Amino acid sequence: MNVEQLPPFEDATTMLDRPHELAERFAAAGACLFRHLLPAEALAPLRSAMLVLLAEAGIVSPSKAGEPTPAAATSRPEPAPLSARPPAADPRLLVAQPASSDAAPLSASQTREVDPLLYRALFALSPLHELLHHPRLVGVARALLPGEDLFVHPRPAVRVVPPAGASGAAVPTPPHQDHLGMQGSENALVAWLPLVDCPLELGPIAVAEGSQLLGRRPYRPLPRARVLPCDAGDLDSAWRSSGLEAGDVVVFHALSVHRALSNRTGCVRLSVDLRCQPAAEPVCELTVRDDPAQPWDEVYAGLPAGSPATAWRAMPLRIVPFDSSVLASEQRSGDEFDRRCGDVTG
Ligand SMILES: O=C(O)CCC(=O)C(=O)O
Repeated sequence: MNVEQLPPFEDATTMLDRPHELAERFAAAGACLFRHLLPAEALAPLRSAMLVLLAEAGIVSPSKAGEPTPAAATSRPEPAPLSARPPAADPRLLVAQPASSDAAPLSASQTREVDPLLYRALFALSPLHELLHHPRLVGVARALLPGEDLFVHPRPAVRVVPPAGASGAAVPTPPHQDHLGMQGSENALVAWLPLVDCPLELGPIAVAEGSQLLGRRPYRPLPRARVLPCDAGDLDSAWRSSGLEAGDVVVFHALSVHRALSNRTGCVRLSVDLRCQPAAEPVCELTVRDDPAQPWDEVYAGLPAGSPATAWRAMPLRIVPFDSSVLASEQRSGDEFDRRCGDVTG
């Protein structure tokens, strides 16, 4: 399979006016693309704030941090080029000094593991938590989960993905199912959205259509991996991906097998994945627990009182413990199995 030449997602935007058709389409495919769902001004505050932090860390060019203000942000954002200055700040981000290139080598696309301090700062950005509740995102979730009260997971993920060729860069996110690590409701939805235009060469998300119908898959545990790579050997013809623009959103089922394509540019990819589910269904404790390393009060300190981002703290949720027996029962190993999980070793 050449993952860089996949059939595109079907654009389901117009189906938002035809909820039955949309529901049928989503039930079959387990993934839908919504083009131009979010206006530029919905993304600009988060993108700008991220670029400031990334420039401070020496990851992107400081000039990129001077983004237009949200009100003035009318043009489409570009990917952020890697910094031309010597990478500074936290040495954990770096595996080698660039000899003569202007690319700052990064050690991984998995910011949370590689640089907890930077991830902590990114995660505490108020615009991130405000974005989760954007009416257009909530509208899509309501269309896909009709009749349900919604619980938007308060723990989105922020991705800062360097070029795959950068020295020490991690391989693209391998095929996996979010449900295995996320647990809780089996009807959770995931939304993946780039904060910059994300053509195929910048490594957008790819989803194996229909894979959610086949249930949980055996996976391969990898030390320190952020996701649990699963057996995708039967899914070669099911993969879909599309070049995306900032404002486009791919929504998929928590059991849909998905992966990222390789970032073949000289730029970092900035994206967010966020999740929601029917409020009445179980919520895994990991989704809501107060992390002592980053308490909710700290995360929400910059938000105005009454922000929709904090409303979940008063919701009567059915919180369930993480069930490690599920992981134990789906775990496999062996060379042949590893091969079917995809190339996750680079
Ligand atoms: O943005 C990516 O690289 C993929 C993220 C993803 O699929 C995940 O973390 O579950």
